[in-house]
Amino acid sequence: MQLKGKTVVVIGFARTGLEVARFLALRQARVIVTDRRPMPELQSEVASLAGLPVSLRLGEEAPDCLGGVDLVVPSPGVGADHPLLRQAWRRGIEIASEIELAARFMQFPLIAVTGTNGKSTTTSLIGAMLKESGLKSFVGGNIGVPLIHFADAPWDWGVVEVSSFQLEWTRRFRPRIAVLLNLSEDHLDRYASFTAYVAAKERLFQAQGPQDVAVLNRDDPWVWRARTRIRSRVISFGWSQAEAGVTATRDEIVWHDPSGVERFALAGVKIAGVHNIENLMAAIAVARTVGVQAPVIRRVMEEFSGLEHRLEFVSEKNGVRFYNDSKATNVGAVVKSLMSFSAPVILLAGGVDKHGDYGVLEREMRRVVKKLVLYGAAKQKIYERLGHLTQTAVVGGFEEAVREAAASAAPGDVVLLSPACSSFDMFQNYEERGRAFKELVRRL
Ligand code: UMA
Ligand code: ADP
Repeated sequence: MQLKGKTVVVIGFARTGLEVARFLALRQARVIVTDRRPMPELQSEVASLAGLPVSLRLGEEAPDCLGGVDLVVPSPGVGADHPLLRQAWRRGIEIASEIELAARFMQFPLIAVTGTNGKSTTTSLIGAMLKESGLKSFVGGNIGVPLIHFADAPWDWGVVEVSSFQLEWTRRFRPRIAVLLNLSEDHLDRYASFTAYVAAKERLFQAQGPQDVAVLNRDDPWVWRARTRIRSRVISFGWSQAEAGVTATRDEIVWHDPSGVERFALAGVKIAGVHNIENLMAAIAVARTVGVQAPVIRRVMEEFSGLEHRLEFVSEKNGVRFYNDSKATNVGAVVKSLMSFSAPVILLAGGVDKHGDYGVLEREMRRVVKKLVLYGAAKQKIYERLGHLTQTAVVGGFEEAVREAAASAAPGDVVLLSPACSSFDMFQNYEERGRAFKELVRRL
C-alpha cells in the first residue's frame, strides 16, 4: 500500500490516533487528525507529534475535512455512527481500522486473540510462552500499545489482543493463528444487538485461508457455531472431552497431537479460577501450534502470576480479603470471578451500564454473594434486577462504596470489586478505578 502523497483523516487523538498519525506522517502521507476534545486537553499528544507535518482539527465532533481524502482511520472508541464516518462511507472513501492498516505493512505472522473475556490474560500468556522459548515477539493491540507501533521491526511473531471495535473496519487483516475465547453480552451500548457484536468478533477469521489456524472454545455455543463459517484449520479447546485439540480436568490440561498427548499439571499454577484454566488451554493450543516445547510451557504456567486489575489480590485486613477485579466490565466476567470463590463475597458493582442482562448473575449471587454494594450511573438498574437476591446497599460515591463494603465484612469474607460496568462515569478507565480501589483499601 502506497501512502506517500495520500491524504488520510485520523479520527480520535489518544493512544491509537497518535500512533497512526506518526506512522502515516513518517511515510509522507498528508495527515489530518480530528478529535472532539479541544486543544488544551490534548497538549501532550500534540507535543509528541512535534516536528511531524500533521494538521489538527480539534474541538469539533465532525469538522469539514473530507475533501480530497483517500483514507479514514477511526480510533476504536469511535463508533460507526460517527458523523465523519457516515459521510466518508456515503462518499465512497476507504475506511480502515488501525489494525487493518498495520497488517498491510507487516512482514511477520500474527497471533490474534479475541473474545468477550480473557483476552489480555491469554494474550500475555502466549506472549510469555513465545518469549521464554526464545522467539522474538511482542504483545500489543487492545491490551495497551497499538499494533501499528510494532509494524516496522523484524519480529518472529506478533501477539495481538483484538477488540470487536478494532475489527469493525477490517478486510484483509489476516492472523496466521486466530483465537476466539468466548462470547457473551458486552458493548450493547455500541452494537444494535448481540448478533451484531458477534458478527464484529467473527471478522477475525474473514481473511483466513486453509493454511491458517482458528483456535475455538468448543464449549461456548456462540463460538462453536462460528466454525461452520471459517475456512482455516480449527483447533478446539474446552472442558468437554475430545480426541483432538486441548482438554482439561481440574488437575491437568491435555494437548492432543497426531503424535500423542502431552500433559500439563495444574498443581503449581498461580492464577486462580476456572476461567484461567480456559485461558491456559487456549494459550497452550497456540504455543504448541507455533512449536513451543512442553517444558517451556510448563515453566510459564508456573511463573505467570496474572495481570493487575484481574482478580488481583490486594490485601487481607482483619481476616477480610480484598480483591481488585476492575477489568470485569461485563456481566460474563463477573460470573466467572464469583465462581472462583467459596467464601462469602461482598460485591462492589456499578459504573456505566453496557446493556447486558444482569440476570445472568443470579445463580452466583444466590450461591456466594452476602451483600451487594452498588454505586455509579447504573446502580438503580442493577438494583432493580438483583437487589432482591441478597442484602443490598445503594450508595453515593466510590469511596463510600468501598467503606460500606469493608464495614459489612466479617473475618473470612471477601470484598470483591467486580463492577460489571465500564468506568467512564467516574474514572478515565478501568485502570484508574482499580488503582483508586487499592488506595482506598490501603487507607481503611
Ligand atoms: N473520540 C472522538 N469522537 C468520538 C469518540 C472518541 O473524538 O466519537 C476521541 C476521544 O475524545 C479521545 C479518543 O477519541 O481523544 C479516544 O479514542 P479511543 O477510545 O479509541 O482510545 P485509545 O486511547 O486510542 O484506545 C484504544 C482502545 N480504546 C477503546 O477501544 C475504547 C484501547 O482499549 C486500546 O488499549 C488502545 O486503543 C490501543 O489499541 C481499551 C478499551 O476499553 C482498553 N477497550 C475495550 C475493551 O477492552 O472492552 C474494547
Ligand atoms: P479481557 O482482556 O477480555 O477484558 P482479561 O484477561 O483482562 O480479559 O480479564 C478480564 C476479566 O474477565 C477478569 O477479571 C475475569 O473476571 C474475567 N475473565 C478472564 N478470563 C475469562 C474467561 N476465559 N472467561 C470468562 N471470564 C474471564
